[in-house]
Amino acid sequence: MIKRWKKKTRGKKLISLHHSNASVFLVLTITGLLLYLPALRPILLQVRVWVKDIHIYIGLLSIFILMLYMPLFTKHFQQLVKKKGPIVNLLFVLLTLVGLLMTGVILWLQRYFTSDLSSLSLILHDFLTWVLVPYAIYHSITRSKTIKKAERNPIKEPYVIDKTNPILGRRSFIRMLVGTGVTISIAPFFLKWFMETFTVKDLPTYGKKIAMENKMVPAPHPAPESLQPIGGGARGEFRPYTVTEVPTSSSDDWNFVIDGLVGKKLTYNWKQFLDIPRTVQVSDFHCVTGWSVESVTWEGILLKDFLNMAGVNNRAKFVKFYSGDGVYTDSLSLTESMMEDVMVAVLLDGKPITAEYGGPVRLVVPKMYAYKSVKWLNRIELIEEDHTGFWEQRGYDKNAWVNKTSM
Ligand code: HEM
Ligand SMILES: Nc1nc2c(c(=O)[nH]1)N[C@H]1C(S)=C(S)[C@@H](COP(=O)(O)O)O[C@H]1N2
Ligand SMILES: [Mo]
Repeated sequence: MIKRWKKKTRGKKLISLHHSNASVFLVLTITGLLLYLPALRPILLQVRVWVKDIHIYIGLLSIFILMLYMPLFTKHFQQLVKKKGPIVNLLFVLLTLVGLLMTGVILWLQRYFTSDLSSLSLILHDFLTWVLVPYAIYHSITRSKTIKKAERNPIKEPYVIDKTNPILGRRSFIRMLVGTGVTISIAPFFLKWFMETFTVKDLPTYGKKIAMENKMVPAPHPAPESLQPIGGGARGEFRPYTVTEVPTSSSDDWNFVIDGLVGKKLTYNWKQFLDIPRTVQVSDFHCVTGWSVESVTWEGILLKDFLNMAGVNNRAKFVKFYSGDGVYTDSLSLTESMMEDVMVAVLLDGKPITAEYGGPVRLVVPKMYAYKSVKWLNRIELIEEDHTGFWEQRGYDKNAWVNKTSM
């Protein structure tokens, strides 16, 4: 009798932990998906950083819950071994979860890890989500059915782990495996549908190819070091991010301005712009969400050369950057602007930068997170007081240095 009672409370404890885990998992999945589809939803722009903070906060909470589960887990595990229960099932869920939590922590603290590690973590974090979410959906559907069945038949105790119990029995395990297989094979189609259905139609990135491309004639002529990208070219993939539609430009009406607290305001049309001497650099590109692209060969005009050409008024303390999208801005201090690798880029690995990636002209600030690297750059203004950029107004750190040590 006592043994039976003990079994039952342990079962109940497991069930209640299971339920809190499930709801935490749901919140993480929802906030995670919102983060994954971010630039798509203009409403979400305002709250993206909150969603991120909630995701991390709940993520840390889930680690705590999982640690609470550990003593119970060992018992549960031993019990399953004894009863020849579905161990593979349990291990699969647990390992996937631990993987998600570990990669999540690395993403959270990415500044303290190498960019390779955080890039890899983001890929794994995505992958494990796509493995675990379909599984969890399938699991919760079958589980609620079996629990209902068990409720209809109250003689059997639903929560005691037993080979004959329909919840954790071998047959349901096989069914679960089959179901997981089916769900995983369906997932890509579901995802494609999901992306197409819920993508805001006027944002052509993500999934949909943009119909329009820039019409800039003549095309910029790449320097030899660009044409054979130094180091062979970029390694990794850019994820095209935009908070607006992708603006396209034509050399007919495109121009570039540097004004504000300058000695002389400079205005260029495309042809004049192409006459400015360019340099070539190889640098890494880091987005604050965790992905990086390494050894990108950029060709363009150093920002410091621009500033020297225009002449800096001694009241000028900051440099503000404007995007042709009419919305996005950011800034650097004058000292930061003088760094050797801050570039107004025109070519990426020897090719004109496409509209999607910020062409015809984008800023590149390799030592800082890429929200500083304003796309469709068309105006540089020298100012006295600092300006808070688009993402910084919405919660991203004013300190965008990739390495905390270079603060
Ligand atoms: C069941 C657990 C989890 C799921 C299903 C999940 C899901 C996701 C998804 C889908 C993304 C978007 C990835 C992308 O943009 O490609 C994401 C991002 C992220 N996750 Fe998780 N996650 C989980 C747990 C955690 C934990 C425990 C942490 C840390 C404590 C964490 C931290 C992060 C961070 C820092 C990001 C990047 C946010 C950004 O876009 O800036 N996640 N997660
Ligand atoms: N105009 C504009 N510039 C922008 C952004 C944007 O949304 N609009 N996103 C920034 C962010 S957060 C990143 S990570 C990079 C992404 O560059 P990519 O789209 O070429 O990958 O552009 C940066 N510059
Ligand atoms: Mo970014």
